[in-house]
Amino acid sequence: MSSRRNFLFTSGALVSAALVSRAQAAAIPEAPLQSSASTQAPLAPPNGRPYNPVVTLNGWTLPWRMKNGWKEFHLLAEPVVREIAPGMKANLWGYNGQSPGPTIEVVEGDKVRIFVTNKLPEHTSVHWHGQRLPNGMDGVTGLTQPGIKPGETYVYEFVPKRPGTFMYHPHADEMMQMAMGMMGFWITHPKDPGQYRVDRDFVFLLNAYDIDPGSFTPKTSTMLDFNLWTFNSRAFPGIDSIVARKGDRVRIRIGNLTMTNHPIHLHGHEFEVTGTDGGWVPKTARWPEVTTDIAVGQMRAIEFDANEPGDWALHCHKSHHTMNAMGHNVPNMVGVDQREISKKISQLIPDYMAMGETGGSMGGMEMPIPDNTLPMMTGQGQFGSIEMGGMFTVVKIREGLAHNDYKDPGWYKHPKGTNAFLAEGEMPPAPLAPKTAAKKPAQGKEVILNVTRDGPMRH
Ligand SMILES: [Cu+2]
Repeated sequence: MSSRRNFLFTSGALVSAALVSRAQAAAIPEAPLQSSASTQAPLAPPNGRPYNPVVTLNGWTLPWRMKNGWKEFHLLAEPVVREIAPGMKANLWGYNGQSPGPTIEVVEGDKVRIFVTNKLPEHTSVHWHGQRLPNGMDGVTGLTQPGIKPGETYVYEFVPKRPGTFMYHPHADEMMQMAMGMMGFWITHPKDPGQYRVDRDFVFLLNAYDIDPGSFTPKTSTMLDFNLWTFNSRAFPGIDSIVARKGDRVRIRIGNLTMTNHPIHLHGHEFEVTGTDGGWVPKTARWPEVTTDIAVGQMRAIEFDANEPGDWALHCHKSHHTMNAMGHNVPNMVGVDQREISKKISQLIPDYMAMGETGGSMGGMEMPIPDNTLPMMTGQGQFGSIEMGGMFTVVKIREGLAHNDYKDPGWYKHPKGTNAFLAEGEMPPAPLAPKTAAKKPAQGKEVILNVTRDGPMRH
């Protein structure tokens, strides 16, 4: 293998991911593990070429070692227990203790070697989504390499050729392994750290699970009907806030490895899509948005100037994606008087509670739910329940934060007179319905064309 390495970058020789022998295994770098599901501080590069590290929302960056000019990483594919939000844990598959796996950060032109050890009960592989690399390093089981069997370690080696945002995930029993949470982010930083520079650079993946209320393990044969919608395998209110200093240029890179698209919407600011999986968008080709749709298998980098202090929502605009499990397939009961039927059902089920007569709001209700289940819509804000779950978080913009301060600053203190308030006293009259131009009535009949506040208009 060492001879193969030697000519890897000097000839056009065929290269592919390779199995590590037992003797070589002794020289494998350790695989760091992460036990926490909270956002870890950005990893300033301790060696190698300089770059501006990213912040992985509810995640972390994988440390590496330098060996003879190679940046060596070690991914462990393994079963993990991930806290989806306080009060709910899931049995997932992931890498190095968490799902998603750690973010891998490298610099354009680095010589990168990744050891992948399989501790799953079935074969796997790692596909480096979006990269230009030797075909044999692309990680497609059966097509470019054999599957990595349980207990085996494979090596991938390539030189990331272009700066940008990428993902990694298995290309082996994909439906099962992605539904179990096997995925991660890959950032290739530019050679010149001043290029594409922003003040804060956040990354997270969109993922989804189908976990029945009260259970721990995703149903992996689900094709579309998922019930837990997550940022980096966390559901609101388990998703950390995105913290920025007023005046910062903020980038958020979002990859979608669910089975549906997600229109991601930011409150209070316009942004531009500055990057896709295919690279950086030239300045002249960018346009302003407040929502960008991210299709399956896509990545979007958005950038904005954080110049409006406050607590701004960032969420998927599909409203069932800002809900947790339970409550699907419920009929719309708005306006239905359930008093009589409630009385009858209560005789059979003493705790029965009719729901939805005045709308679906349940954020403020304390309902008994099964263990290991998140409320459907929840999260307490400073004014009460936020009534959200799933793919929702808060971008907290504050004046005067330190450059490296990502701590949650608490709720925004609104300047006096800048909150919506309860109307009291004299109000303008409610407008009347507009009068419709009269049509010629049908012969011999009185036709009611419009109803106004003064009664039906008769013609
Ligand atoms: Cu969505």
